[in-house]
Amino acid sequence: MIPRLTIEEFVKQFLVANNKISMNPEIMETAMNVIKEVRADGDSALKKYAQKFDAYVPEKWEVSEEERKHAWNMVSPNIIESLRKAAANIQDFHRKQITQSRIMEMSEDIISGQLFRPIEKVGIYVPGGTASYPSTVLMNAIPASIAGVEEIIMVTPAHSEEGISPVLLVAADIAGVGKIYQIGGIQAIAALAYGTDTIPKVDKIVGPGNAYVAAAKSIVYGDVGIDLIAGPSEVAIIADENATPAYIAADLIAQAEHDKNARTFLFTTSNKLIEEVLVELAKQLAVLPRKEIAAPSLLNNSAAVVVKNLHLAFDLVNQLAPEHLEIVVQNPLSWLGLVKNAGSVFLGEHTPEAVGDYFGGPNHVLPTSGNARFSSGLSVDDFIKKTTYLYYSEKALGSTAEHIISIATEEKLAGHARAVQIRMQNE
Ligand code: HSO
Ligand code: ZN
Repeated sequence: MIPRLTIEEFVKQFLVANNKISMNPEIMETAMNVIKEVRADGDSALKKYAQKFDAYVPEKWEVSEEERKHAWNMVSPNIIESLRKAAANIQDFHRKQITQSRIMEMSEDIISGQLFRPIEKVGIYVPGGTASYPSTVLMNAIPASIAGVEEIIMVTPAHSEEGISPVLLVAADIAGVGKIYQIGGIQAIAALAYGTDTIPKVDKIVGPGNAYVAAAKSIVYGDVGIDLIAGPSEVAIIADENATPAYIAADLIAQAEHDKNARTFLFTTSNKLIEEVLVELAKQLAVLPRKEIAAPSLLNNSAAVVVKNLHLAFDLVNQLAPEHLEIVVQNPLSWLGLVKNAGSVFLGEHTPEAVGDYFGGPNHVLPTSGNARFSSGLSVDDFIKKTTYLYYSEKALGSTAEHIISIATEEKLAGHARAVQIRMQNE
């Protein structure tokens, strides 16, 4: 059950402790070796490692058009409708993130600006197994598609002849995914980063994965772009005495059921609320299918903390920089201005994080482990490159030459100075 901590204990355990997402050296070494082999041997290395890690090698890597069409018959119309509605909300929200190329200066003698261009090819990694979520397909592919990415390629492991879960294939169609390959793990990341005979090389890889996938992404970074390396999922809830204990407990559990390492936090001005939340947690956990996962997360990686006032709660949350923040107090919007560090915020009693996980519009790929101090959730911007440009007329160069030459000379870069001087001599 969620431990009650004093502020000092919370600070010591969760703020002072180094929570950097550190890579396990053995996993890094494994990833390094597999990547090397895929680079050298291409498809044959993919087969070898699919056999070794997934114990299954599909007859062909690419999912055919017929298989994708057939998937639509395997998924219930209700789910299709829900996914379509969610996709429409996510599209609306992300469409408003589009920014246009812009001109910074435009005169007769000087023109400057930025060209915004989509990344051409993007690979989306979708985990297999129990963490295989259609919502994640939507959250990764929709912003890419809105940014104008030409080729969105999806990879996800198959573990048997049954292939990839049909609902993932349907979500991929709804979100605008191009080709889909049934391959996962380190070998999939290596294939996307360097290309093989069958799997195309991409310019950026996004999407969550296990520790091996995270290690592989960190190794290939530089040869290819990556999104963020996500740690265990987190929620922090700030609640006042008016909050409904059953709702708070349900939201803590919703996060805890993701992973034994998921972290959940409750900051409240009310001792009574904590008492009642504890009772509710016990009740709700007892009937939770994933209680074997949620219970250890609540017990080992979570805390309930009483604070004197809500300002203090916001101060602690800003230091924690959680992935998700729920503000469950009277007039929640009036507190939004106090948020400095958080991946995504959910306001009021009727906005559980689950609304955002699936449906509301904002992205659910968010910075964890305090990374919200310096980074943001996935957005259209992650799929856009910004190229600057500059035009100087002869007159503009003439009137600024002395300053450029002076800085070049200070930096002892005579060639740079000459590139300007040489043009002055022609006058
Ligand atoms: N809460 C997760 C996203 C998710 N939840 C997917 C359900 N499915 C990390 O933000
Ligand atoms: Zn979730």
